[in-house]
Amino acid sequence: MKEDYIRRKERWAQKISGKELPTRPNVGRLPAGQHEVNNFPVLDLGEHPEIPLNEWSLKVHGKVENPVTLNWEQFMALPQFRDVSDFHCVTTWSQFNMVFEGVAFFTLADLVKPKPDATHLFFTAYDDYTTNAPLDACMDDDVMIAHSWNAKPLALEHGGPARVIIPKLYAWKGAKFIREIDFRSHDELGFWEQRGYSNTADPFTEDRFS
Ligand SMILES: Nc1nc2c(c(=O)[nH]1)N[C@H]1C(S)=C(S)[C@@H](COP(=O)(O)O)O[C@H]1N2
Ligand SMILES: [Mo]
Repeated sequence: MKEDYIRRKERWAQKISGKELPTRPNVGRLPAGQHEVNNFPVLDLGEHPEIPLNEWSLKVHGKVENPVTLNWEQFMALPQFRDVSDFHCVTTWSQFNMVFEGVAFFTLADLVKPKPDATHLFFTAYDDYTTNAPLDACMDDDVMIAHSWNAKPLALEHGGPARVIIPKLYAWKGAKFIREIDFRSHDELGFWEQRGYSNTADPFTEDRFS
């Protein structure tokens, strides 16, 4: 477990220092029950809250040593991270080679310093959407708070100004319009998890519904 974590953080360090171009294996890349698309469909509750950048903030708090509320300027001043990942939606589409740019989750974690009893994350968005994930699943070299896609500011319908990207989990675990990240010592189900979606959400085992 610990060794696996160190390897992930090492991969992130290589990526953020520009030493290694991200590579993805081509074999077995499309999970069972998925088909490939190239048009990045929009999926959400139908509400696209428009948050002017000067009113936007991201609150990161809970079981951490150093809770922060970042305004847009402070968020953008953090080390910038660009990565290429695959996107798997539970409604059976997958899109490969998504180029997202933002702040790596490792950077955020280094900033707020999770306490030893932090085990889960609870995400709340500006449209009041919620979702949850184990902290360990987010301490990975491909997890980020993204503000750009394909070198352009993230479109409102895709969750701009900023959204969470957790490539190894189904896309509903990535909150668009992110407003708040709460580090917790217990798990709490989010919007879809309360409505029958899997809490673990692993695309590669077709872990769709609970
Ligand atoms: N805030 C918010 N985030 C959300 C959702 C939502 O309704 N509101 N929908 C989730 C679901 S179910 C999916 S599949 C992805 C879709 O992201 P996309 O619209 O950019 O493709 O966003 C996830 N994040
Ligand atoms: Mo979804």
